[in-house]
Amino acid sequence: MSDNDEKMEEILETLKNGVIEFEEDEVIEAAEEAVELGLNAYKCVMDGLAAGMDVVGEYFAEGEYFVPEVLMCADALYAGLDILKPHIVMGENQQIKGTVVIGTVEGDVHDIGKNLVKLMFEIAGFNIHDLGRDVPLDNFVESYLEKDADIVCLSAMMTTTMIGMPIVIEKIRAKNPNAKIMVGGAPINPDVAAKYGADATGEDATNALQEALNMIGVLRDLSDFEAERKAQELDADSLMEPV
Ligand code: B12
Repeated sequence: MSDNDEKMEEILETLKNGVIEFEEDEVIEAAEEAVELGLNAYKCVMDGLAAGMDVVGEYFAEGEYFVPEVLMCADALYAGLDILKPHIVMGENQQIKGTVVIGTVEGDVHDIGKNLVKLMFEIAGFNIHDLGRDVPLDNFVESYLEKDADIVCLSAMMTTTMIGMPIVIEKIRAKNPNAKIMVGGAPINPDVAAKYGADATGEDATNALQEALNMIGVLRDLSDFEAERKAQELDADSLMEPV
């Protein structure tokens, strides 16, 4: 293991434990050190900060942590994210890839996962319109139309709020049957996504981005196909024109 690898392991551990133990100052210090050393900022977010939040989730489920502790953990996570975010690079290809509307559905204030998905999309070069959390269902439809979005992303973390997703999907599809919609969050799996009529899901932010890139590919193919069909129609029309 090189010195850098060892340092990376140490920093990941500090970031993870800093989130779990809501030690915001330690998280800030470790994040700053990672930046100074030029370590992989994306890995620090996913394998450090987000990994810590996973453990917090277990503590919450076991009744070891309650809402106040979880909120302090989230504060520590965001403090690290603020420092690391500007240092995440995704390769050279930074041109705008498409427009995404994202938000956490009505009744649900969980936004940490949604914000990580948003972060991935941003650094990959998508135009993002973040509606925030606890978003009234109709706002997704309005924003989809207003922004002429390529993809709509819905996040939900509770079984009581995920049921808003198929309602949004149905309303958007009524406007455009070909609209591309992704759903995600802890209670969502591929079966639920398919049942709700979504085009895709992703178990984490990296998968979400991959799925989005696949969908953008499909969209481009569809518009190429449309353009080709229109060109053929024009050709046919000109052939039928009287001379
Ligand atoms: C943090 C947290 C909170 C924080 C939220 C802070 C915030 N700003 O987000 C606070 C303390 C406010 C909170 C409140 C509550 N919570 Co809470 N909370 C959690 C906890 C511990 C962690 C969630 C989290 O941030 N995980 C870390 C992130 C990184 O992971 P993630 O969200 O899953 O996101 C990833 C993927 O899911 C995916 N993803 C997410 N969104 C999307 C979208 C798309 C399109 C795609 C493709 C992918 C994708 O990518 C993300 C990044 O990798 C979970 C436990 C758990 N195990 O999930 C409970 C949990 C979600 N909470 C729960 C509950 C019950 C509540 C409360 C009702 C508690 C209460 N008694 O008041 C309230 C609800 C308030 C409300 N109306 O929403 C339950 C839900 C149970 C259920 N099945 O419905 C859980 C599961 C805990 C439990 N085991 O009981 N909570």
